[in-house]
Amino acid sequence: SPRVLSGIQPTADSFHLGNYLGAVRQYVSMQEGFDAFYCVVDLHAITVDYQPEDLRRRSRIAAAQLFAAGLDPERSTVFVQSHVREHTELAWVLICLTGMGEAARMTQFKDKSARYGEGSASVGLFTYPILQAADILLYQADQVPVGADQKQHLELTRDLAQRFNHRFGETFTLPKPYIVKDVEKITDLQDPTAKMSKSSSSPGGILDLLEQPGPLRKKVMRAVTDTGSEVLADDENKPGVTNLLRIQSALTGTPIPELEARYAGQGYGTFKKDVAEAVIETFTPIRERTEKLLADEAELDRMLSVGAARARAVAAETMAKVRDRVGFLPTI
Ligand code: AQP
Repeated sequence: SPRVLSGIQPTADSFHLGNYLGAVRQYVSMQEGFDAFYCVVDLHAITVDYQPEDLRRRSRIAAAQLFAAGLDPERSTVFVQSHVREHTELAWVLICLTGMGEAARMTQFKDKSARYGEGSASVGLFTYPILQAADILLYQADQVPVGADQKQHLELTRDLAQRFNHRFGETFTLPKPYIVKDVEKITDLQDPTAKMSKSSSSPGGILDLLEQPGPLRKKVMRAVTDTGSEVLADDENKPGVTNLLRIQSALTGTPIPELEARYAGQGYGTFKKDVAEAVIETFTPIRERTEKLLADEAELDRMLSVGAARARAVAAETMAKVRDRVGFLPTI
């Protein structure tokens, strides 16, 4: 069966609604019909400032949330990126195939490096998309479920795969991004033109998967809406209401026109209350399962070591081919 791979960073104490709708929910549904690989990308997480204790805690929280959201360890290979050494090994080979100018065009680097002083962002942050290409190509993934912000990185991945195949012979599958249009960019509740983001959203702008119902409700009720009082989807003039409509539609499976009809003439209040309830209903069981999984660290670590062993077997096979094709001597 075709293969799916995706990764998520352990850079916060919880995933947020954007991560969940844009990515994690697809991870879960794609277990059906795909040979699925999902990793907690801790190597990516060290490209920005961090504390080792935070990384350790967040890596376990991230893994627990993936299982809690519905990844079945029997069906999906869930693992931690640093447990499979081939990721860094292949990244080096791909780094040597990437032009400086090509890497310098990546807009996420431009955004994220802007937080640091001129020239102070790490070289790791610069090469981040190439490590991501290695993650994907190692597993010969056909599909990569991601949010819209990852489109450019997926294009680079395809370019690198093609370049390698052309130069060294057919080796890598060309992966396709799997992006669900209506949830490809969930926006910040306080700034409905910006992406909801772990690192740049204010606390009021972000809905954390592990948050309690009280704060979740409060944040949705205080979400920036727009002038007027009609609940209508209109990206240009009503980005705030449109974001809430997309969220409500994705969480309840109700088409947006049906929601528009339901709230016609009722103003924003009732609508927001229902959005809040839909968020709470989705998040609460995931939070409870996450807490349970985190209460037994030894068992969680064991699940991750099972995933790592399965991932390593696939990664080693690809890497053996790569080593030979690029001209490295065999070890005997
Ligand atoms: N707002 C979003 N809407 C839809 N999808 C989103 N994703 C992130 N934000 C949204 C998708 O979630 C997956 C995992 O993201 P990540 O943790 O690897 O990194 P990210 O894209 O950098 O997420 P954040 O929250 O914005 O983190 P920071 O602030 O650290 O950069 C990806 O598939 C992503 O597209």
